[in-house]
Amino acid sequence: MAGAALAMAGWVAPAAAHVTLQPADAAADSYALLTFTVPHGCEGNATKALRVKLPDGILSAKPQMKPGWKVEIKTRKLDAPARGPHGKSVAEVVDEVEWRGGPLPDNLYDTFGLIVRLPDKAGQTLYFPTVQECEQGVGRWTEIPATGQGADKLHAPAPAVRLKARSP
Ligand SMILES: [Cu+2]
Repeated sequence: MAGAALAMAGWVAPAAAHVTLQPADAAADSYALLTFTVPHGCEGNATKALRVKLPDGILSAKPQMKPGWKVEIKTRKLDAPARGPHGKSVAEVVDEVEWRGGPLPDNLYDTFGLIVRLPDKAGQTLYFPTVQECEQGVGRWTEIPATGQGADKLHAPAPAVRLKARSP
């Protein structure tokens, strides 16, 4: 019954239940709420940190505040200022976001949100290499498929979002 209810609600179990990103696709050149789902720990060990590397082209990013987790935001300077949302000039962008705390036991799941401004690159897929630190062990969801290769062929695929054309 629960499976059917989830299916009806349009929730599809992430392939192999690794750290994944929803939605799978989002409109280019727009704001989006990206949700990273952590469905398990490392070989049964609880998760104590999640570190997400942001791809090029994201000119603004805001991570979710999560009770019990400390958020650290690392930035990097752009080689040349870019024209950001509302025509603002952007010289520094978020490079990496880390949530540390919990811990999140292996028998529970949790989600970590990130509001971003997606670049005007319809048709491209953006990858967010993610490191899951556990009380023992680490999960490196950082593999990016080669051109023409399916992400389902990878052992530890990086969470990704496909950019689609913005509807007029
Ligand atoms: Cu998994």
